[in-house]
Amino acid sequence: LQFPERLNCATELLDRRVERGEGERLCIQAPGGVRWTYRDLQAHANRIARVLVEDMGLVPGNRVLLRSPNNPMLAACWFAVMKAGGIAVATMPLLRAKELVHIIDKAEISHALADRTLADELQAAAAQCKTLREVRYFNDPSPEGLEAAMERHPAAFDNVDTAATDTCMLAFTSGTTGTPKATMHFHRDVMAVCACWPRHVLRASPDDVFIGSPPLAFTFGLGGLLLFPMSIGASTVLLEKATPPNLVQAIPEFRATVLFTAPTSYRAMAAQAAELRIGAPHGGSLRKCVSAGEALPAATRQLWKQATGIEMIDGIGSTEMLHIFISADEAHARPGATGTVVPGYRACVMDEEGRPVPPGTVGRLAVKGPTGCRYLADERQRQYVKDGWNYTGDAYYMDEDGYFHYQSRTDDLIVSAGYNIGAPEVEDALLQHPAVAECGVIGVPDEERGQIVKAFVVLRAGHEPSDALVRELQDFVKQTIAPYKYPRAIEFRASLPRTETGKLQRFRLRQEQQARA
Ligand code: 3UK
Repeated sequence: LQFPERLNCATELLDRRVERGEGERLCIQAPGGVRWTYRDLQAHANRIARVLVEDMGLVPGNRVLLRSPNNPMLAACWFAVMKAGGIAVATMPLLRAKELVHIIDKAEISHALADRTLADELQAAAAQCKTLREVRYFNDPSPEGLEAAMERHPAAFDNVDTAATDTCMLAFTSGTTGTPKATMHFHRDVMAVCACWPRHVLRASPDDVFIGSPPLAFTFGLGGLLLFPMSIGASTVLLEKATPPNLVQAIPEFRATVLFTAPTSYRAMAAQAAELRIGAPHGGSLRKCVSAGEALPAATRQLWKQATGIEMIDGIGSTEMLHIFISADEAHARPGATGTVVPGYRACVMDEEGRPVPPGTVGRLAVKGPTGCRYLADERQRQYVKDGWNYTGDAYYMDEDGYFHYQSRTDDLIVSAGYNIGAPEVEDALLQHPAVAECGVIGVPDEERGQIVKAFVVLRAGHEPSDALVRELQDFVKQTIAPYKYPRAIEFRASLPRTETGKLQRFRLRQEQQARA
């Protein structure tokens, strides 16, 4: 991949499309009949860039906090920051003042653009932060709102001439395993991810309509629901509340064709998806379904295939790498494997000393490619990147055909009586039982075995907890995978702790367990 020395990703993804005479193509849709063409998005972004530079005093390199549910104005603000040469720091909508303070301080944020509906926590945070000087709210009809300021400016803006290696965004990790870390990405990185996984694996067309749940503040959502459709001139549907029932209804409504969400959301949508016949093989609009964020259980892949007729595209990505680096398209999917390395990247399974292990051996996943981890002022950089290899913290093995098989997070591996057991494998087995809706598996301390496997199970409607059901689930796992992996303890619960991005928080289950012990 070659990029010119001067590169601005907003110019490439947005302005060039209008210059090429494709400004009238549909770009963004939202509930309530909102339909923006590429030219509309450009006009909004240009006006916001004017407000940032001329009213709010932004200079290139300033960091701009973005806070909003997924909607067209958030997309316009993101491009405005790129155009003005700023650095976008998009934040998850559910964050509280305390978490915002940490981000504002750590990223030395000077400006903020936020949706009016999420003003409260930001106002509370702003009062405690010294670096934050200028805040404007959008989707706000008042005379002080961003829209009123936009009206006072023309819809033209000369994009700042940025270097390909200028930082354009700071993405915070979701903190599944600890405090959120900020990762830096360049204008070049944004273009690089558009040229890799979407081009080689997703292979969508300009007529596709993208839809999904991940927030644009999560790089899975930023790529899947904004950058990738725009890089091919397709359109995207931005939903503020993409709960499984909302999402499954929005798909036929917008005749959406490409879906991005997490495994737990696919499980929650399956029954209704079948009823509404949303899959193209059943006469609906949907033709491609992408799963990322956590391991895709073979049982979920099968459930979705039955519900829609669609073979899912699994892919592992990370905030540090910006997007997906191991994946398989629908024709090459293998149940139980994430896929093969995405063209442009290299992947290798390593031992503790950083030496490649032979096929079939479990080790640490390491990847290398056009994007990579750059933590902002964080000593963990040396743990993530060694010899140019990025260590994602995942335990994998590669088979003889180059398919990568996920085992667990390296710190989630359960060691019981000398056996290594990956929690996701046990979860996958449990999910194949008709009574199980959701489950989470951890290792709990045990005098005799070191650790034992414990499962937390959420039952489907119509099933009741009982000792008999515990034994039935245990027997079921013993018959599905190696018997020594069966959960010696099972606890029924109403729900499981998850991040805003749909990731199971096994560390929380472990903490609860410790607190009780
Ligand atoms: C886990 C997966 C198995 C894995 C992400 C796509 O999830 C994303 O970024 P995060 O920084 O987390 C990264 C970690 O999540 N994971 C993600 N996808 C899979 N495990 N199978 C998968 N398909 O532990 C990884 O290290 O929140 C995903 C695109 C962009 C992203 N940021």
